Amino acid sequence: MTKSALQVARAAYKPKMPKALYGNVKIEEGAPTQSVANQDEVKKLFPNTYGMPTLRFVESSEKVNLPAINVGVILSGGQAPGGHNVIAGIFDGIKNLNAGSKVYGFLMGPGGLVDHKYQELTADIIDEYRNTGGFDMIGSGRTKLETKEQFDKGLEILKKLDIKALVIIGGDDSNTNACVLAEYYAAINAGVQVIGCPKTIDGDLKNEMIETSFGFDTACKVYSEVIGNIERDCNSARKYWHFIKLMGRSASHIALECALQVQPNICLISEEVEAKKLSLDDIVTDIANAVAKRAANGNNFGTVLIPEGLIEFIPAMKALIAELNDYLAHHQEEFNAVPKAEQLAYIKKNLSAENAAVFASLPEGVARQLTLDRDPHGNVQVSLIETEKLLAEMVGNKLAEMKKAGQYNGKFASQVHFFGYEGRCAAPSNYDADYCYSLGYTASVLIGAGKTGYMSSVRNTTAPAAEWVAGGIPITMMMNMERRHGEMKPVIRKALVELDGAPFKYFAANRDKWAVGTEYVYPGPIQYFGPTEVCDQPTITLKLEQGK
Ligand code: FBP
Repeated sequence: MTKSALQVARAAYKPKMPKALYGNVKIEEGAPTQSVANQDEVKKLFPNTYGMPTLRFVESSEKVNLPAINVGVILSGGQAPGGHNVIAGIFDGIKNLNAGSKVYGFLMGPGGLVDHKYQELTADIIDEYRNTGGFDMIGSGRTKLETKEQFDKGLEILKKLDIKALVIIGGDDSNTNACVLAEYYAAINAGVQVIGCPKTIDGDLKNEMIETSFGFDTACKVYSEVIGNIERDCNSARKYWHFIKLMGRSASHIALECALQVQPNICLISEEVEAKKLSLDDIVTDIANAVAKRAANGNNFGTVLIPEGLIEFIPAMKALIAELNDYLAHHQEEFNAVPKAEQLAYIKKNLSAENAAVFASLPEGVARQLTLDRDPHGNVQVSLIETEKLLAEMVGNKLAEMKKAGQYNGKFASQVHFFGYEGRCAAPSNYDADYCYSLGYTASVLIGAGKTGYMSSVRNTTAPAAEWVAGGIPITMMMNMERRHGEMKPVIRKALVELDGAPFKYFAANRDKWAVGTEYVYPGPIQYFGPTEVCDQPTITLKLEQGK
């Protein structure tokens, strides 16, 4: 296979780790833990894995001899830069415990465990993928591991391969399922430990003990590079407003981090839209006013960042989507029988007056997307809604009205972009390469110590890697009860952007200046070799969160 010069050079990179992981490790136990909320309910559901202490690794002079162990790994959900390094860290870690240990990868996500599709990951395979992006070493998938049948089916293959520990590398839902699996295997004395690792570019799996999910750093840097390039283009041509949607599902962490890196004219934050109960018209009016202000200074160009989940956070849209989901769940066949030309009118007629008015205000394309694209659970797939087009079009219409009223006298032309897949499989930044390898190595230490129901944790990551703190956090500690598909379930609490958190406050304090001025910052591409202040910077979000 032909490799790029960077790939060849990058293969030789030795990820940096916390000092405690280089030699023998001693585990220090913290106090017993509680779940973040609903303690009684969560405790009842996890009698074997609730209340365990946090764990912190420290250097030790004592060498422990452990028997060889077989470990299984699963990559779950969307790709995130650094996943291969987690697996490399696990591999090197368990070989360090005992050279006879083996790693098996389950193929194409959790489904591989249930369907018994696996591959032994030998040193040759691992070496091929060190410091590379993507999940292609074993593939990933979105099968949810949640039923007893799946757990039992999985146990058959784990027993057959003599696998004593399973590492699930995933987001909040996958780690919730890892915790349920850990509890189940502990309850039936299956002899299989389950360890989780925090993955997702969305950055919404974090809490006091998990500083960030891996992949967020690299993905944001890739998007910021490209947005910076667009900003420079728009500042050169001075004729376009660029509407840029960014992945991130519900949370706006990616949009916020990119805004902190590139200082755009406007960045919408879904969590703020919800808190202020803004309507679509409020958002459009705000953007149009900013466009008019810049136009008054002769600047008919700008950049607008839009988080992927925005639409769901606009209260009126949320209500409309909920009614549509409900209505179509019961009238899908009737709707399908309506001729295409009459479908929008049919929907309008059958909605409550308030939602019908919101529906009628949408551009036709978006209105259609809301009626057509539904997932297997009957929900609108909001990520498919082209919010960037919707806003560009509605701002254009609003400016035309303002022009008629003599409130605007500029030129408005827009370009739209959606960045998501461009960053999910990028070669991990040094931060993610180091962080992921350390998370994997940490998982191997947890396995060696016989732990289950823990998530790998590596903290203090704004300091040099040697000072990072590795350990394990009981997954039950991150849980609360939430309504899912009409039932109360224990789940890891998703971390949305906090409006009283330092990253948002910094953004809010500067955004008016950025809106009127042209204060773009051009981060440029990720650098893998060179001075540490260029190559080893964590995200601005993390630095601000840690008061740096
Ligand atoms: P995960 O939470 O699984 O890491 O998903 C990340 C993500 O990239 C989201 O930002 C995005 O909404 C989603 O995956 C898209 O997934 P898919 O490509 O499977 O449609």
